[in-house]
Amino acid sequence: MNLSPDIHLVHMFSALAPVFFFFAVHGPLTVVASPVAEHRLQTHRLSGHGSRAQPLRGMWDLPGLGHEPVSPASAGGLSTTAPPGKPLAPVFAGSSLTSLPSSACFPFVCRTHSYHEEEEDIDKAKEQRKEDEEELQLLDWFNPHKRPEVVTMTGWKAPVVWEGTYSRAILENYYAKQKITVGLTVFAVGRYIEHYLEEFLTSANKYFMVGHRVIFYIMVDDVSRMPLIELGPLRSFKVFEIRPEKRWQDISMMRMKTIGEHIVAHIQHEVDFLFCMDVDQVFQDTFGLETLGQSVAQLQAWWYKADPDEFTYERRKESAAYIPFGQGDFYYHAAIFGGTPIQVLNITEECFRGILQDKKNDIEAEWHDESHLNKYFLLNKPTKILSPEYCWDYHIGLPSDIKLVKISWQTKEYNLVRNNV
Ligand code: UD2
Repeated sequence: MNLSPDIHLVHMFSALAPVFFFFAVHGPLTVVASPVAEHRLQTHRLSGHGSRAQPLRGMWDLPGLGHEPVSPASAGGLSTTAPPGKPLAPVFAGSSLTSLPSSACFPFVCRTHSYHEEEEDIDKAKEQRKEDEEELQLLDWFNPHKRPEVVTMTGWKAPVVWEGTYSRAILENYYAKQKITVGLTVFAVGRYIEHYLEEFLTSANKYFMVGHRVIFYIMVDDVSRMPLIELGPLRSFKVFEIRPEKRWQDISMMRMKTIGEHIVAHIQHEVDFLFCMDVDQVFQDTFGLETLGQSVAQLQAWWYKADPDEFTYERRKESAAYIPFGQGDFYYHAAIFGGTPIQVLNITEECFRGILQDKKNDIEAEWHDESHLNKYFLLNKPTKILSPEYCWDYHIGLPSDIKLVKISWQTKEYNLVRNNV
């Protein structure tokens, strides 16, 4: 795995092996892939599920706007050992010795097959291949009629996933054969580290893609303040130190650039699906396979029933995020979006392009990255939408539409956590 000079891998912790690696580098680095990554690189992929077969191209070469990544050292220094009294290595739980798969082949254990047995073996292999290659159809696991009181299908035939509309058992059975890995990026800069990160990660560890391989990509501006987290089986995480922007608006928007860089440099080789989430929220219940898709958008809890003309889209023509009245499908929430790595790269690339264009034109969209994300999904329809049950704000109350909250917003305490309000 080659990391670009821009990417500074600070920690890589794997719950699969009680080992951690520590890097602080300048310039290109060749890293021995983690057991997870190694496994992923060898795994046969089905078409349309994951995109790592085609390495993604480099981008973000947009000079002169003051947003170039800086090395951890020049951004304020990075020590390669724990500062006094600050543990650097989180404790791991759930580590287990991996046993050999039943299909493991030992070349020195041979027996001769009869002609008949050979034919049977070939038939079985063919059968297995056919089974593996059969794509699950939407209506195999999704029933839009189960929730007639809410919108469960978009005009472009994408499912809107509400509690009760999906069969997780069918999905589990399907994905069990594919051994997927799901990534999750989260950013905590400044006081967001102490305020939110631990609860976010602890709850994600418990509820995010349980039973499947997960890699948490954690971006912080000070690795020494990383909370101590115990991870369950199949979970690993990588921590990266990023440069803190001065304004919270820029911290929020620059996530688009950073996520894109990490997808290009390594995430594309490591996961089949990727989610990107805000840190100021807590998992309350299983966030499972039903959420996976090529490009996934989240309905914003406050707006899911409103008319598009009421949405807080960017309405100024001068902004790249501009959406005129009379247009728009839904108001999407930037706190959660995802998809395959190539789709998420496209999302982040396009949003960041819009953000840079606005900077050049001295305009900032009303809801920052969220405005650009809404513009993106207007032009590039998501293939799956998550109901507000997946990101609920209890300040709204609990209407009967909301059957099971999977993630809830933390109370917004901007005066406590932001540098500028
Ligand atoms: C809303 C959206 C958010 C984004 C933002 C842009 C919600 C729940 N989220 O968030 O997705 O579109 O509006 O206006 O409505 N962060 C830091 N440190 C900071 C500032 C931000 O780590 O000092 C990160 C952190 O991961 C945070 C995210 O950026 O969750 C978004 O910032 P926010 O949560 O303060 O913004 P908020 O709640 O208005």
